[in-house]
Amino acid sequence: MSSLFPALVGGPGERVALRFGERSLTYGDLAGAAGALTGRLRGAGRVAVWATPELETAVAVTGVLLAGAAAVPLNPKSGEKELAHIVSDSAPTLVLAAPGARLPDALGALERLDVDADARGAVPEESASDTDPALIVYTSGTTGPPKGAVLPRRALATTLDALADAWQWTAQDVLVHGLPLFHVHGLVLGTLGPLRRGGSVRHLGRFSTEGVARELNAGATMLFGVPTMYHRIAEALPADPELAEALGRARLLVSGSAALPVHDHERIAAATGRRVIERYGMTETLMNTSVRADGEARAGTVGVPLPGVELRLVEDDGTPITAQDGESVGEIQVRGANLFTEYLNRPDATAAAFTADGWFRTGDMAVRESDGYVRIVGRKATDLIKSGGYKIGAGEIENALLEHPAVREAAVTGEPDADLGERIVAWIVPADAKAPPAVEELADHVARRLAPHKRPRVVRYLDALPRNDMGKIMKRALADV
Ligand code: MCA
Ligand code: AMP
Repeated sequence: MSSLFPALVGGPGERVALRFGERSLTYGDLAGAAGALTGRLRGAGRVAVWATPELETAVAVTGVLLAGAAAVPLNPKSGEKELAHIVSDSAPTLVLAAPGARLPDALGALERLDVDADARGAVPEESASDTDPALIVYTSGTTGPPKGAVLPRRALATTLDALADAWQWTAQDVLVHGLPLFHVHGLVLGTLGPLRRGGSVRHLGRFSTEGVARELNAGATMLFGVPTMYHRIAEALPADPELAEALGRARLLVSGSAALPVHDHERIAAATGRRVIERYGMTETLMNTSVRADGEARAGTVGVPLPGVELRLVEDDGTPITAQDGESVGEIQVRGANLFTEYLNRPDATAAAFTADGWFRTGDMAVRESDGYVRIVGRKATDLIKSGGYKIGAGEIENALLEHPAVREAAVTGEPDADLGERIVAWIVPADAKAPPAVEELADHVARRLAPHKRPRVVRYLDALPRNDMGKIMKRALADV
């Protein structure tokens, strides 16, 4: 296939490609640093990347893709159980990390290659085919450990070019964000996106409203964030005229990964005169819909299908819904070159995710308005929680909680939270009713085993979990306990 990053080979080498804090690389520098890695990465199959929010992560992933290998981004805050699962499931041949990064024991057996952002090597001819895997991104399901979604090179190219069309995204754009680099939002859209366009990205290291204001007031044109970030912006706006001015200057403010509440949309619009637009995607599908830059930014909707994406709503029995009446609710199913090819080592889960005629079942429920705009109204699975824009499976947290000696029974639910969208609630039957484990104890336990964003924020203690005649936990009854 043609190059994923034309600007790295043919573009103006002196243009800034990446900036992380004080450090930046031009396209010429990035070609050199990523090119220098490719010698070791050719034929390497799957390569783990210790995805800290640093320049080296972007160089590492670019190098892996230039070499025709597949990157497995790792959350550097992953706990031991999660990391051990991802490493044994994806079986990488190497791990790439920033010099000085401390890698945990779970990676001890892997050969390590440090990324040198100052190295200079040649960019090889890209020989990979468009169906070859580019990224394996781990994503939670309702039960069990996370699954590795295998994203082919064509999915990356397709989704980024569709977004360029929808957002009029060009080499002139300078993107700012503080998203993590081990998920699609921050890595594919937020890092590979600008590189494919020949534009720039300024990464904040970690999200802050001050960082957003500084960069938008200093020439950045686009902001990407999850709803929690826009909520924090909306909260900060009344006391921060510099932030309001900065957002007012932006060409495009884009939110995704979860629904942005209309109240936050309205507060931002009132204070800045700018409307945030939403796009809708998934690890498995990359981007499916978006409000277009030349379309109407209607709060509470995720816009229209992107070029090349087929989208339909279906009833429970699989009957497609043709009405665009803003009322008929169905599951969103999608088809297109933007999709993943499989869950790694999980043919069962892959088969279950698609209909017989090749539509991917997203599990998201929506209606379509008369002009085709999609409005997401909920999710099929109650056991999937979206907190801070992270997808979290209730089952994996329940399993981790049950490994704690002070826990006899556990159930996990999501509860509305103004900041996080949903917060994780653990319902616990303690092993000893007189000595229940403290919330910090259980939060630390989950953070150490899985990841900090999967930790319960609230713990409620019960004598017994509500169960039906079959012994199944009735989660919907928990709220009434
Ligand atoms: C607190 N911390 C702890 C504990 N308690 N660490 C270990 N053990 C504990 N018991 C630490 C946390 O690690 C964190 O550290 C700090 O305290 C604050 O944690 P928290 O409140 O959880 O988070 P936050 O810093 O307030 O984060 C909010 C956030 C974050 C920045 C919005 O949730 C975030 O980055 N979300 C982005 C999710 C995302 O990119 N999703 C995309 C996937 P420290 O301060 O050191 O960090 S969805 C996707 O890709 C699809 C395709 C799509 O559509 O986009
Ligand atoms: P993930 O599996 O982490 O990639 O998250 C994908 C899920 O995030 C989707 O299935 C949706 O439920 C949700 N999502 C992403 N973008 C939006 C959005 N703009 N509005 C509502 N939900 C969204």
